[in-house]
Amino acid sequence: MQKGKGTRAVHAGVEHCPATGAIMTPIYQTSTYVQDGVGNHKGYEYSRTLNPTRHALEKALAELEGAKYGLAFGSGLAAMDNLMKILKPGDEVISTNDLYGGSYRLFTTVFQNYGIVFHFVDLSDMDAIKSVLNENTKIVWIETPTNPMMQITDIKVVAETVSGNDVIVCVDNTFATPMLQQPLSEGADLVMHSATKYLGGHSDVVMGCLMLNDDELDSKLRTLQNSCGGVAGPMDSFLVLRGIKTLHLRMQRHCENGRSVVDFLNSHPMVEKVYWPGLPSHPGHDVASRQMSGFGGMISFTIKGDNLATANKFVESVSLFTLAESLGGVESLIGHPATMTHAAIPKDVREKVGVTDGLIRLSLGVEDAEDLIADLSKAFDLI
Ligand code: P1T
Repeated sequence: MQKGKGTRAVHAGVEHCPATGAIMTPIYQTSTYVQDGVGNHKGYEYSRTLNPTRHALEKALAELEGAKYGLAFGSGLAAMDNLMKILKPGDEVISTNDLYGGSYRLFTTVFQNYGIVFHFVDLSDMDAIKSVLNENTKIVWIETPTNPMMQITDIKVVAETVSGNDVIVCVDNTFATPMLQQPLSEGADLVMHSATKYLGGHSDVVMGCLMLNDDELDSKLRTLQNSCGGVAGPMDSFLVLRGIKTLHLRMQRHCENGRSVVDFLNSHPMVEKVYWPGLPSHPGHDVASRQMSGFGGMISFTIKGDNLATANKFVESVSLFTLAESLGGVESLIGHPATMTHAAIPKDVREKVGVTDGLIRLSLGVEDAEDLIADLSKAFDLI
């Protein structure tokens, strides 16, 4: 029987050091390994290929997502880059029309130049998917909830829609984490994370990962990982191994804080619109209620008037929240997607999905909800 998610978070990938009994996986800060004779080694030859700390993390990541394989990279985008390199010119990707700005930039300014064709569509509309699906389609790229509009995609329905077309269904599970959403059990073939966010959880590491079950695809990805070299280092691997031990506890608190702050924002007279899948009025609420076991701690909202000047004044008026890129750490962050995380997306493209100049994004940390609300309340008074 598979153990509970919390138990897996604490124990996944842990093998006590056989030499010393150290309970924590050591940081094997080494580039290479002694060989007793030609081809006679202990499974590790060179740290780009494999390193024991990264190896422990890769096993832990796989276990968390209920996957057979895990691969860790130097950033979320490096993980995506590795995946996209399985494609060849003429291949096509169907992607969500709202996604992290850096993912959009990777697709449109890097891989488009290599002859890969990208279609950005509303993934809740199966007709939209069918209208671009063809024999060249190789990947469907789902981000759910999306960054920053919190759109929800029904993974199972998309997987069923493209089944039989030899398409790899990939889910960027960064916002939900394996604690709230298990894409592989919904029919996805591959899960990706920016481990920089909730998996690391402490804003002290940049990392990405891929988790999957297919032997052949894993072998391709591992060959690319070794050939291209964008691997996670041992120190960073240790930090994420440590981070995921408390992932279940942190996600529980992020979700609780999400609910409390949304209730506050929803009842504030200066707030125009709140985007959070836990709201019954959210268009993806029913799917999220089935597909996720919690709604998370990411919230986007607009202030009445929805303009840059007011948004700017607001983000400068908070003091407990920190104005910064990134998300998923123990401390609460506030961001302005249009000029920060999503600045790489042309204004007309981002505005179509709601990333307006007035949109504000919150990453709720694990502080006390009353303090977070007091900080936001003060900022509303100041603007
Ligand atoms: O930053 P990096 O570890 O390379 O991960 C990229 C990435 C991929 N997918 C999602 C959903 C993300 O949110 C990110 C990174 N996002 C931010 C830095 C941000 O502030 O939104």
